[in-house]
Amino acid sequence: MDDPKILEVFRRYRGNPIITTKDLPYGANSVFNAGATKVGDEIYLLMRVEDRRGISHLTLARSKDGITNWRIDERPTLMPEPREHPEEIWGIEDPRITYVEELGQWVIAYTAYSVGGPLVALATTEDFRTFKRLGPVMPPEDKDAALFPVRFNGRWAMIHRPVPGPYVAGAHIWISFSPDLKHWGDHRILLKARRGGWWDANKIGLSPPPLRTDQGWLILYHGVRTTASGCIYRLGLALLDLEDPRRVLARSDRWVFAPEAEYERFGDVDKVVFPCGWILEGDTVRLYYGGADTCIAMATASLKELLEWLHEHNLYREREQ
Ligand code: BMA
Repeated sequence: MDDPKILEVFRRYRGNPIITTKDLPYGANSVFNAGATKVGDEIYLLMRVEDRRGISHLTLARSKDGITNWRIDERPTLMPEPREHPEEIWGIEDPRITYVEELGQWVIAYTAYSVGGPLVALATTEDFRTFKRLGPVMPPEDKDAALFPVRFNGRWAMIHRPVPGPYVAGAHIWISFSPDLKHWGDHRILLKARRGGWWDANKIGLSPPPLRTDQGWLILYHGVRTTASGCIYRLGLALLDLEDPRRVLARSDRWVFAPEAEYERFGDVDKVVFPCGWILEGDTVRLYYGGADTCIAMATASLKELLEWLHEHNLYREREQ
């Protein structure tokens, strides 16, 4: 039986959505899927803004409380630069931000929409004013990538989601390693899309970057369910070993968050919740997510409760006991 608590682990902010195109200093079609990080005492959102040509760029919003009084850059903060970076010809999308203490920099993993399809690109920044592109690191089709903030046995690790050719079913979540952030290898499947009627059958992808907890790296991922009236994007949890993130310790059998509110159910793409960032403050997790590819919303959860919920609904529960 489904636990009625399932809908309460994440609590939506009552004033959602927190950012819409009306808040932008310039015209655009939509603003959604923002990466998030804390800089000093402010929360920064690097938002995906889609213009009226259908091409996306990234724009920075800053706020002290992470909910209201957003100060949004007057112009796009990071525009696609197809002349120098041809892979960005149809835009840049869905940034995931990782602060890497060792580098004293943020590393941004984003989708560059190339003529060959969407691919994973990386850029670094020290101030969210100037950005250094490391270029494409995974060929198409590949997206939903984020870097871990630390190295494992000297190597960087990144999660991403390649889409296979027409002969095999299932788009799974992968993990890969690199000595220098530029050259990636040792690719392997981390989490498999399930099959059949599951909420996360056929296609899954990482949502925000992995979150370090005492128990392991907490993963929030989306499952894309295909239905007769389109896709439904819902979210589930998993936990990876702290020392060896290739080891999956737990994975929820059910979704923890799903499109229910009006702004999540109706928009440019109906029934989508799509987080690219979360921030931990004490025990509170603030989740920033795109609603129906149209606006930005926020929900909060207690980290303790998230972990408890995951263990309670862990697919691999027998293994744990
Ligand atoms: C995914 C990405 C997201 C988008 C979602 C739903 O493939 O492109 O940016 O929010 O689809 O349209």
